[in-house]
Amino acid sequence: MLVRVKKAWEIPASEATSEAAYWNRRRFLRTAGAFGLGLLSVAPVGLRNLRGEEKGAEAAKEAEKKLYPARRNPAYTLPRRTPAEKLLKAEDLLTPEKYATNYNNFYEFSDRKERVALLAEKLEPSPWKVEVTGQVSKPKTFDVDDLVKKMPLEERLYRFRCVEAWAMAVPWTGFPLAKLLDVVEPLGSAKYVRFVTFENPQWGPGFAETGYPWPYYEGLTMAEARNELTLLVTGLYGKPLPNQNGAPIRLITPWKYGFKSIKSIVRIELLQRQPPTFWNTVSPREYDFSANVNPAVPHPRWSQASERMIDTGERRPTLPFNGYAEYVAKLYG
Ligand SMILES: Nc1nc2c(c(=O)[nH]1)N[C@H]1C(S)=C(S)[C@@H](COP(=O)(O)O)O[C@H]1N2
Ligand SMILES: [Mo]
Repeated sequence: MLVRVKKAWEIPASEATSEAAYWNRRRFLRTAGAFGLGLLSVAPVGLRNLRGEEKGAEAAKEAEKKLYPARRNPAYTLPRRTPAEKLLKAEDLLTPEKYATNYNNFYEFSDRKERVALLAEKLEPSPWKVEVTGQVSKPKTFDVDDLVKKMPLEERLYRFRCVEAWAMAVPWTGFPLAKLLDVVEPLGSAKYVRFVTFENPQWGPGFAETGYPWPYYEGLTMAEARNELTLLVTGLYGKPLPNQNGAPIRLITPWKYGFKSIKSIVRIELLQRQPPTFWNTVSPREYDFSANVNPAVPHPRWSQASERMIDTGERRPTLPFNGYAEYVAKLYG
């Protein structure tokens, strides 16, 4: 049977999965998964006798939960575009969580945005290592469960704009990428930062189903990487980052299109030369390394003059740098 999955914006609010039902489904899937594993590996000694490795992962998950919600940094509030918006509280401008977590671009799993959340249940976000290498004095491999305890986690409200002209406004939790770069001490020769996602065909059917040059990769200039807006994100809506949004750690650069904000990072390389980027390699007609949100530069197939909010369907004019010119215009002057 062919079931046409409704696009998120076609689902009236009354029909959309309630938050509670959504989390219950996730819990059910997790429990079902653990039960299956228990039968296979520890059937003779009983289900409660988890292997040490599993116990470690459970403990890490519990410790992680205590970090959220992180303190909100009031310095970063959503850019407002109209007098009416200026009267609203930031909370009233946020995209409801169920939209941000059920309408995702994550091609390792699927090119169907509505399917990513379910398929991404396979991703195992802990334990997770991120290697930071290249033009640095102190290359280091970080364990993310460890990293989130050491870094100053904060919540920030940011607008987010995909190149496909949809947009949302969400509370991310994370820390400035600059803080991680400080730990590894970049050399003067480091001019660019390259990021790489995991590659595991057992987690994501997208690896085998497409001929894309996996793993996904993106890059920033050193100045972009050190900009105060640039975050490494580990949480969303006051909770650990859901798999479909790039668990356990992803990049966010709110003045750039969403493709720049690479998910589920395993490697960060500091380089002397500008690296190629994933989508621009797949199709040279796509925006290149340096593209920023800009209403005046259309995509080869559509205009960028306006954007559609994924929850309400509201059409809004696109702002240069997605409304963040005061922070970043100086990088391009
Ligand atoms: N590894 C990886 N990162 C990725 C993508 C992807 O397909 N794979 N898609 C990008 C695109 S095009 C967008 S719009 C955002 C979507 O992030 P969200 O699902 O959290 O909204 O992730 C970006 N990061
Ligand atoms: Mo995107």
